[in-house]
Amino acid sequence: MRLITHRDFDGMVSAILLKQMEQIDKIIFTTPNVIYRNKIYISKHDIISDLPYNKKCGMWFDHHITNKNNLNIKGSFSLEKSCAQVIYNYYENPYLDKYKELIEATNTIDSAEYEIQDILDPKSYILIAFSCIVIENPWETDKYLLKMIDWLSTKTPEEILEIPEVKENAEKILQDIEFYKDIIKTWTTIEDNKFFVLDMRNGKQASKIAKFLVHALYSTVPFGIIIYESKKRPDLIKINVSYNMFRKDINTDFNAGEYASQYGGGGHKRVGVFAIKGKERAETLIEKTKDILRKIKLE
Ligand SMILES: [Mn+2]
Repeated sequence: MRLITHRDFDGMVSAILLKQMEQIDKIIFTTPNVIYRNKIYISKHDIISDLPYNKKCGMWFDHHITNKNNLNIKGSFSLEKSCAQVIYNYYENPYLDKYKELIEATNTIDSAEYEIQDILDPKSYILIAFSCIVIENPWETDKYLLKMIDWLSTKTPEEILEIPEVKENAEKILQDIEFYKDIIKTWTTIEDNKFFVLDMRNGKQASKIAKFLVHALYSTVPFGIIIYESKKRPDLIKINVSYNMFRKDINTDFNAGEYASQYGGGGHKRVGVFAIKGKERAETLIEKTKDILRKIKLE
């Protein structure tokens, strides 16, 4: 069987578990869009994990609410915090118990249920997960993730972080954290203690970690807007609007994903992202988004 899995930490841990339970000869990493758009050949000899369903596949595992369906499919779907947890529950095999700690960490990482310290000073599995996002090129990422599957299957997190390649990537992310901690403060404005606006345009290419860091640095501010240029399409300006990831206590009628979908974007209740072409139009929509946040009533 081939395994087609998500090119992220959860997709990789899903692969580790499925490799123990099924005969898997090849692992392919990809993104949800590739499955949606039918850009990959799929047959009944394929297992899909942490990605949308395709009717040609032999088995499917997922946990994303937007991919839910009521078909009778071999495999499993449930609204767990990670696809790895769905797979663990499905097999109920004591052989997988040695991965319990790894699955716990995957739940935290995939649902972004971090503690502030996990972002400011990541350690163990979280630092390993962050070490995977410093690589920009998808082919390089795939090579790294394939090696990581073997490392995570056989080594402790401490041992993995001693591997030169991992150590280098982990140090890069720790340096990024130090660098962005200061610079984010100069790029961010806070309005009425209600929302932050982090404008990363004209900045140096913003590291993915910066988008987490701003939440940790302003962890009490209920909402946030992050503005940045698209890496692939410099003519696009991306607007990310969200609840603060550290204010799980706040829940209002505002649905960030639905809001973003009005402009061709998407997401879920607490985070939405959309892209706008043209500086003027982006400016208008940034102001509109601020207005929407201003009007939200907090208890
Ligand atoms: Mn996932």
